[in-house]
Amino acid sequence: MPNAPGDARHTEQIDFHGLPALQLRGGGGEARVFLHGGHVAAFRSERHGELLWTSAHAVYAAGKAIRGGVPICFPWFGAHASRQELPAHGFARTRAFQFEGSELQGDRVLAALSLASSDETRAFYPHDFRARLLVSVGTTLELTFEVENTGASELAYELALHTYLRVSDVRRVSLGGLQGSRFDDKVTGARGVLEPAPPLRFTGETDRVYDSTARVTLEDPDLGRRVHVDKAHSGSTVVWNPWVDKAKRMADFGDDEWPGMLCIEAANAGRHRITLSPGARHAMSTTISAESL
Ligand code: TA6
Repeated sequence: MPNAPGDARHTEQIDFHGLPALQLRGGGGEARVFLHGGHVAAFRSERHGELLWTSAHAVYAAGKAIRGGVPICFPWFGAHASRQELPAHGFARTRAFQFEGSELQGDRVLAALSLASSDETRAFYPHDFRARLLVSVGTTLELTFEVENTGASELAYELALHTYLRVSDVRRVSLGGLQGSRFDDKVTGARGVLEPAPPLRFTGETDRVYDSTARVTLEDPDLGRRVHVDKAHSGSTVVWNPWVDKAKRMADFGDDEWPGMLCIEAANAGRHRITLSPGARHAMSTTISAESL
């Protein structure tokens, strides 16, 4: 596990939009990770360009989640089950992570960031935990979020690596991989809907939580690329585009930005929440890769 600051050739500690961040340069790709929220905000493939989307209206400030990249939704997904006053998607994405170190592994650079429970987190979530984000950068981007129960009682959590992919135009892309799985539709309220056979296309606000462990493939002919979202130990896949009206209601999301993004999120939400006994650990991963069409 990386525990040294890392060599300047592959790891540069920078200040970006006033926040400390890491610029990670692996073979064939480069990523920017903020310590704020452990937030991967960019991943650029040398061959296929920038694969992640971030809003031009994103706010880079303590207490605010950056709009775009890969926000970490932990220890709950969506609204808190019983305390509506708590922030949506948990607190991890607005907490300061610690940079543990980075190292080269072959031609990939691996960086480790950590987040531990504190009096502040226990006020939201009465458990002791240690979480670690591993960011592996090469021709692909691999993110692993590991949680250890460091307390004396069982804990349960939800998790989403809320990946915002950059697309040419969401009205001109299609998704494969979810056909035959079932989803809960957060727009219509329908539950257990069967995804039909044809590739999924987008004609309006889409906010779905699928029961799926499968690879999701985004076909983007206008960008001449296919983007794959693979995952490990994730039972939920979330697909989201806010479309016109919801985009207008978000201050940190440009009214005209919605066509350029699509969220495909590796998650463990709802019935896929993770339960850990004292001392137990669980790690969920997502890998973003691309190929030319
Ligand atoms: O992952 C989809 C979703 O749960 C949507 O319902 C929408 O709320 C989105 O997350 C963004 O949430 P945020 O709290 O970051 O504005």
